[in-house]
Amino acid sequence: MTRKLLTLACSTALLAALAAGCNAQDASRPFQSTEMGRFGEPWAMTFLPDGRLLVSEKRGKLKLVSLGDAAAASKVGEISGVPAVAYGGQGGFGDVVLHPQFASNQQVYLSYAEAGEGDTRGAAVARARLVLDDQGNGALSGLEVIWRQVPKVTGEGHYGHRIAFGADGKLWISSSERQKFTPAQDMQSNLGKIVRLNDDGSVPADNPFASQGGVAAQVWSLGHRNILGLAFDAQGRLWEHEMGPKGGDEFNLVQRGKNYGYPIVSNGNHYDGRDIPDHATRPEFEAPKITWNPVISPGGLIIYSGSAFPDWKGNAFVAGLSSEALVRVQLDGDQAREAERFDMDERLREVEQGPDGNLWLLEDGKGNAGGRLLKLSPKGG
Ligand SMILES: [Ca+2]
Ligand SMILES: [Ca+2]
Repeated sequence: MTRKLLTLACSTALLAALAAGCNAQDASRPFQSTEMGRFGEPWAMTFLPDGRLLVSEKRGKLKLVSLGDAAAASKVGEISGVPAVAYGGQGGFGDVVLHPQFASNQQVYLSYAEAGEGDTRGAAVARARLVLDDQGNGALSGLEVIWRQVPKVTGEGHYGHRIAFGADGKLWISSSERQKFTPAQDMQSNLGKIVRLNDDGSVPADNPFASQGGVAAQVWSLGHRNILGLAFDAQGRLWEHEMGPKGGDEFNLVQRGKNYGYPIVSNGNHYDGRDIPDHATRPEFEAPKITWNPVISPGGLIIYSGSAFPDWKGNAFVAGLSSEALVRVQLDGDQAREAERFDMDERLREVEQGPDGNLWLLEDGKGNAGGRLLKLSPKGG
């Protein structure tokens, strides 16, 4: 959104809010936003049990952040031993998450775009032990690739590669369709799928398509496009958002063995103008709980469980790229609806909940200025 539009949108806000910069510190908002650091094309973050923060940067760096009370007081170190990434387009370093038993095994899981034969690429997930020194830096030890997209294809888009652990200790990976459309329906490929693995990358015997063998055995759900958000709620339901084609961004409840219909159906249509039949025409495919048109370009997802914002417990938060907004989604059992949208005036890549219950954002940070790490804390808190 342009400054001009913002000024217009803010013209009815309080004078004090205008003086403070309106969009970032709007008086009607329950939070204040504080810059806590700045990174080069940050993609993901996760908090360590000691309150420090790991931040991945798309070009292939993993940063360790010791947070101060403001950006100038935060110290940024580096984790060595990260895998080589295929940087370009939407590809590079991706997600970073901790094993559920991280405190005892120090295992971290990383996703990234990996170069293949010729001009091909594909998402990969590796795990390694995180070894921290007392200088604010660290290293990855025993790095092991445990999963890959099959097949590797040309192009630099739609890797997906978000990672989440379930309460059952299983590892879930969003594997987007690499802008190749039909692999999302092809069980000889794991593109356009959500996969479920054991924490060592082996395939659980109780997966829905286990009897088919091959990569089909990894698949939990299919018919997906570009999934950049994957998170469990407190009741154990798995939610995802995916970037749809034109006018077809989706928020989905992920269910065992279900087919979400892409590219056969979508409530949006192809960017070149070709029609895609809507979900209502093919009820055998699972329909989204929310369709966004115009799109919001959902980049990252959490389900909030903290107490800093008690009214928001159990709500989903979506980091919006093209929408430049933090979107609050109210979950009610197996239903979902957008409840609120906070304009943040920058493309948002990632949202996380801190150990303090505050909301943390990473801006996409294209360009020289970098992407800011923002802490959203209760006003007056
Ligand atoms: Ca994260
Ligand atoms: Ca359509």
